[in-house]
Amino acid sequence: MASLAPGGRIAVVAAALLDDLTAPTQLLSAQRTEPPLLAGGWEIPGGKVDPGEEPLDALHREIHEELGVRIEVGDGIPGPLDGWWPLGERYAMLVWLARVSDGIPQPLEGHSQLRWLPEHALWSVDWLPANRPILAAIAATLWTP
Ligand code: 9L3
Ligand code: MG
Repeated sequence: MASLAPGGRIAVVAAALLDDLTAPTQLLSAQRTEPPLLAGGWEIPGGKVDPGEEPLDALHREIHEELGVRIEVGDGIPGPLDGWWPLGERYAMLVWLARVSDGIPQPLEGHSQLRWLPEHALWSVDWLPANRPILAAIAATLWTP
């Protein structure tokens, strides 16, 4: 079971994890292990909202399950579908900036590796197509002079 986003899409949440919320210089990318169609692609970590769960609670839960860390959440990065980012036809995702407040991220569940990307290397990984406009919006927010 899952929770619903606009247009009857399945609700997903994700964190753009930064080394610092005030003066960020690096962003965490994560390489997916599944499903086969998405495996090998890079994303910002997160996952589906459970029924009856608040999206922000889902964000903390997913990041702890996948990476083993606690986070401090910052601003949201609004997408074009009532603030949500479309992921293909079936899913839509809410995205927040965040910072690791406790622990060191490890690929515990759903990822084969993690990579901190400095601004100049933001496009050095093969981002999943649906994550690319999100990364562009994040970069514009964080790093446009
Ligand atoms: N998804 C795409 N980009 C992301 C995330 C966190 C998730 N940054 C897609 C992949 C799956 C769906 O959303 O199709 C649900 O994600 P998950 O629960 O498999 O991580
Ligand atoms: Mg996930």
